[in-house]
Amino acid sequence: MLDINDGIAVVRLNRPDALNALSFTVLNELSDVFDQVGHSKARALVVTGSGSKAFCAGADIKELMDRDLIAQRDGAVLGQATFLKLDKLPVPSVAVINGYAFGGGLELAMACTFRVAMPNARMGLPEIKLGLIPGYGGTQRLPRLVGQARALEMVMSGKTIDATEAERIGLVNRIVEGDDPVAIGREFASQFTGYSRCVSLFAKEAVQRAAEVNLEEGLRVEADLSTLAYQTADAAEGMNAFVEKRKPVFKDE
Ligand code: DAK
Repeated sequence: MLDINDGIAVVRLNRPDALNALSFTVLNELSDVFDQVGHSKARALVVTGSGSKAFCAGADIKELMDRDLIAQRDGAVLGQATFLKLDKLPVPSVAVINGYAFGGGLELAMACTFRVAMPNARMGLPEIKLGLIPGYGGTQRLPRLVGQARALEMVMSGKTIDATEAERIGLVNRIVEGDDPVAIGREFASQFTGYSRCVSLFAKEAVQRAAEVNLEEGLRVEADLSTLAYQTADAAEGMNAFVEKRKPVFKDE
């Protein structure tokens, strides 16, 4: 499921016959994989689905049936914790949505730092049609990405949106052309991998905190993290390189 090459980790869901549906086994595997990525030297992560039809069609509906409430709640906590691990990775992640991203599949994509959509992407949180609501973070991350009104519409109607609409409402960063989701993801991720790893992490952390705290608290976080960035050897190198009119050599320190 995990491949790390040229500093970029690639996770590819691999259940194409079930449209890459998230069984509990897959969720546990993802949890391990995100730990491995966090401890590796990878500078970015690409997440995508195998097969030509789906990024991920959501939680495995067949497996969700006939479970008692404690098991269901444990399942929700497992999915949430797994996706939080992805959200909080020290490196940026990009979901390449290559087909359907429904329910837990869209929740997985929303836990990535960035999302890009191939033209055949179709997205939605259709849980309401099953008599359910999202359980892996969708009700919390969708409004943070697209605003409450659009999130309520998607969650309460269960409607599907295409790549153009997803780009219009800011659910995906952009629509990407090409046949190979891994190559697309690597190219998108490569715009972030040439900088200081620790400074990039401060940048990610500062922007992500904006969605969680009030302005005053957020400004304090920014003052602290920008001062930490200033103290790195990479900041000295970056500023020296500018003055000396040369390319900086960052060492992640
Ligand atoms: N789960 C299990 N199997 C799935 C699946 C899914 N989510 N989606 C597709 N499959 C399987 C199909 O059953 C079929 O398998 P076979 O019948 O061939 O064995 C195979 O994948 C191909 O699917 P289709 O034949 O349906 O393919 P089509 O191209 O005709 O249709 C489709 C594609 C994506 C429109 C359709 O498959 C579809 O509507 N799939 C379901 C999408 C969906 O509703 N996703 C959201 C699932 S709910 C929780 C609370 C809530 C949740 C989780 C946890 N806790 C409290 C723990 C909810 C989370 C969800 O994600």
